[in-house]
Amino acid sequence: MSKVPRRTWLPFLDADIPANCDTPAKVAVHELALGCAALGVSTPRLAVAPDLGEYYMIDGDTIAGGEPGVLYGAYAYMMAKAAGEQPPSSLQKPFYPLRMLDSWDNADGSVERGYAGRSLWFEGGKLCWDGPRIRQLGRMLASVGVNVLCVNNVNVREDAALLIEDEGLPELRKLAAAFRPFGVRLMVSIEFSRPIAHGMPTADPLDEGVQRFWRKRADAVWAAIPDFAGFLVKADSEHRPGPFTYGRTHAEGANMLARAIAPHGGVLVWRAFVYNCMQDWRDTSTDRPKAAYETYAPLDGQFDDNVLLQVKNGPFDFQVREPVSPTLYAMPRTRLALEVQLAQEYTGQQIDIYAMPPMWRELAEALPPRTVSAVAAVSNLGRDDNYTGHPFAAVNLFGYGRFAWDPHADPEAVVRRWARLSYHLPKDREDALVDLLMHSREIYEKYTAPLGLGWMVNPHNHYGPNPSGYEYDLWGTYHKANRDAVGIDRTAAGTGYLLQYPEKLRAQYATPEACPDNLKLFFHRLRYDYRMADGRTLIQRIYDDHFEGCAGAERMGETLAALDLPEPDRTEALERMELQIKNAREWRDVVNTFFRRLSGAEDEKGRKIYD
Ligand code: GCV
Repeated sequence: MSKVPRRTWLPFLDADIPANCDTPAKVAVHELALGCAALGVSTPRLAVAPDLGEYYMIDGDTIAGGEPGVLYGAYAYMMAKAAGEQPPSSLQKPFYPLRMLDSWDNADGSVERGYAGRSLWFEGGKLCWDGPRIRQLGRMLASVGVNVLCVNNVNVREDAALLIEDEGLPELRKLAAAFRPFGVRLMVSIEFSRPIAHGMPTADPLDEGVQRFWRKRADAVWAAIPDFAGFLVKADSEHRPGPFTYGRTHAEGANMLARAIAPHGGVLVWRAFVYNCMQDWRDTSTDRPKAAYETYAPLDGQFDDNVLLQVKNGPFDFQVREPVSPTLYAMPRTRLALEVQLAQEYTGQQIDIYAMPPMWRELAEALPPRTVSAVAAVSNLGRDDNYTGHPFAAVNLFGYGRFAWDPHADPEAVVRRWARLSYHLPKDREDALVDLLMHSREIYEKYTAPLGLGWMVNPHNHYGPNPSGYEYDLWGTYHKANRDAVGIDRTAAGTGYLLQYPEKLRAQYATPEACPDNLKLFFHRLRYDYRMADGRTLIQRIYDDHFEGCAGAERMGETLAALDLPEPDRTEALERMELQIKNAREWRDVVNTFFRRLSGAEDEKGRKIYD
């Protein structure tokens, strides 16, 4: 028998949703009856107006909207009441029509870069799941408006490829039915070379047999699941197959698939994560952050209308801090989706606390309005009781949904809303929790990778410090620290990466003086005796940041201990905090020792740095 699932930020919804609630409106009626009784507030009536789709409006005791709009409205009403705030009164519309969650779940039940246990819907090569847990997840996703779920890893392995084939479709159809009442449509990652597994001689996108193969597959998928959202593709990236094998462009590859699914209204999401992952570290003519722009900017205007080019937020790969990817500014005639990562691959692995809403706000401010038309987030979910490993990692799923609905929402208000719904702490403790979360990224950045220095992580698992771990490797991720200087010159005089930005943005990074401190070593190579604007030398700043970051983690530990969180969250969070502090001390000592050994520079404050 399944256990009662954890309720995360919806503790007032403490019963399962009956299986006969098979539409968003029926779920809304059930949820309002359950939640309003638990909260002791009046139950609004629903007015379903199909034309309104995802939109909703809360007017006194009526929630009007389409489907799933009324469900979104029901959750918005109850969450506002639970937080002691007023429900929104104007017509509510999502900013991004597609608000996607990309799971990197494998059919064997493992999760690539997963830090919250095994997959919630795969085991032993097949889809299989626990009904109440999936309904609770559906409820969580609908409560923040996520409307597409990609079921499997972009690195498609054998059994996952069967999802869209005759063997896999009946189970996929059942999973689609499980999520449908929550307004969540499914998507699947596909393997570009799949025709070859079916005995065809090629997967060339211009081959008519290949085109027929994909049309037939698409017909079968949409016959089984008429509201299926589309396919996601990682091609020619990290050894995945793709159109380059056949001398074709990524527009040709994407459009071939897009045309197969267009008659069904499907969207083809094509990832722009292409770079040379076999680089020789001696090769200075290649600079990895330039890769996506070089591949895709020349193709602007060549993608079909139902292609979404999905671009990671930065030009590298979800480091603690990166500038916004220049590809996002370079393709005005292409539908772009922004990809962020909730899974904390480089940001603490759901052991260290790292709340992302402030970071997404920075992104929203950096991107001109309507530059991107959809968002996707790599999921941080798994089979752990609390869904996200660290109970506080749930703030990132909650915050992502809010960001996708309204990218300009105040991140502190979002974090506070999550904290209040989840814990109902006395005001001073709620303030302390919100403050801890709001500063968590800054602290993590300081003890791991300040000043734009990425990639000093342990290779492969990406947790913990290893300053030279990726220095002589194949992945194009070098900082080139020597006894005098560190960082890469990416200006016109260096690798030229800076030139990929529109002219008016270049100025803000062009000189070390203009460049913000937090990206200085991303854009510039600087001597350790370089004077920062605050008068400190670069080397002193490196030492200070690591000491301050570690002290910040230790203070977070004290704050957390005093919060009096309810169990089991308290124990889970405190256990992880011990590991976080250990991690922060390791980062401080390893990175400071690394730079002191290289530079010979002493810490002006005489703190302990190892020989
Ligand atoms: C799914 C990085 C990660 C990989 C991931 C890849 C991607 O390289 O380490 O695990 O693969 O990004 O985004 O495709």
